[in-house]
Amino acid sequence: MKALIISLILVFLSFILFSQEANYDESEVPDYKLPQLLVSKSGKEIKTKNQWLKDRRAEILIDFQEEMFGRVPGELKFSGIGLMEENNSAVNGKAVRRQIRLFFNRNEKEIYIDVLMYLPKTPKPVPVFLGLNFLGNQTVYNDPEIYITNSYIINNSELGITEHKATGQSRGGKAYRWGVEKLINSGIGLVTACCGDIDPDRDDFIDGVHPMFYKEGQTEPLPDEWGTIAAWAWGLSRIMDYLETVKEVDSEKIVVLGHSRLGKTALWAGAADQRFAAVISNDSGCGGAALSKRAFGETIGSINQAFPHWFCGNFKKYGNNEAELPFDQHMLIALIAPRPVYIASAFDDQWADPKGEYLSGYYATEVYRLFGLKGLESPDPPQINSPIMGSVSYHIREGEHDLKEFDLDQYIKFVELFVIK
Ligand code: GTR
Repeated sequence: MKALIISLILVFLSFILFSQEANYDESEVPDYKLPQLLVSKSGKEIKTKNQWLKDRRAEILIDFQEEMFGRVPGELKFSGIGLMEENNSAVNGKAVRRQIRLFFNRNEKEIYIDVLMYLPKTPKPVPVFLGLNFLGNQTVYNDPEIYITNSYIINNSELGITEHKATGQSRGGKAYRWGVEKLINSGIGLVTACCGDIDPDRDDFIDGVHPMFYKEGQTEPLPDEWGTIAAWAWGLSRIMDYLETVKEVDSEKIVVLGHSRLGKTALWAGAADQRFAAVISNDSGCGGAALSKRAFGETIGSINQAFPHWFCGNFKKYGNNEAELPFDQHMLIALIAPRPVYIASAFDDQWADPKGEYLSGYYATEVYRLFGLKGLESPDPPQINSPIMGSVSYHIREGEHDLKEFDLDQYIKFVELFVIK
């Protein structure tokens, strides 16, 4: 009886805590103190890029690994590659389309990642955009030859996705986000895979890559081990392993990008794996580019409640307790330095805290300065639809939470300026 009463009280208390309305009022943002980027844990001031790389970067990376995204518990490379399909005159004859299956085996389990590539036909190895998609490769371009994913995906009634399964109705349904023809015409390739191939986006750890690492009797990752976002980022690194073997791809010019939860994923992939040449975060919000300590719009408490599987177990302790966080998202951006990073927001996407997304880039800029690079120099965000281009780039676009043509146009320009050069 006593236990029942205690658990009822706990349920009631967590309801009160987590059902707090989101704050959208700048004057209600709590006073917060961001941990310093340029002072190491032992109190040493970081004055040079070498000190940053040697003394500071690694300790920040470990904090994000252990307290937020979760550690990858072991090594696993692809065990085989299957060429599923290839066509040398895709996109009106301008590109090669290739569909590849990467196999992973361990613990008597197998997963595979289906990778779709469009590579412009040029004599030189090409730069590529690499990003995961939400709903299957068939959604990224209206091309009847793309295999329809079998993976568990989130429902989308507009694209006829019910029961978490894609059908032909979803073909090309998100083509506007990827601009395949525009990329090909700019000499940039596209490489993508469905996030559900790596780990289905649902609150369990019984499928996808996680169980492949379980010790006997284990049913979920340990508190400091990977959640779903870290698993997706791991998948991006495995696709990178593969791209390093593709002769038409310039593996020094692979730009990782993503929208929303997959924008959080792109940031973490780019922070953890320095092979990515640049990172683009589109409307990544809480757990992505937005500063957590501002608690504006979506908070750690609300994200952990709605998506308990995205981050590691240890991250739960910071819900409604942002002051205790030993880091904030400006440090995630700084981990990418000196590689260029683009942070984008949308004005109607206040849930993602556009100002907090800008500020993390602004505060991270001091690390870029150690490398002699420029980023976001003003504490005030720019006007709507007025991109700032630098090693840390930013724009806030009018309109809703999405990746629109305006966003993609800026990303192409950014990559031309800072990656292709
Ligand atoms: C929302 C979530 C955001 C964002 C978004 C998305 O429901 O609160 O953090 O990731 O989903 O991925 O579309």
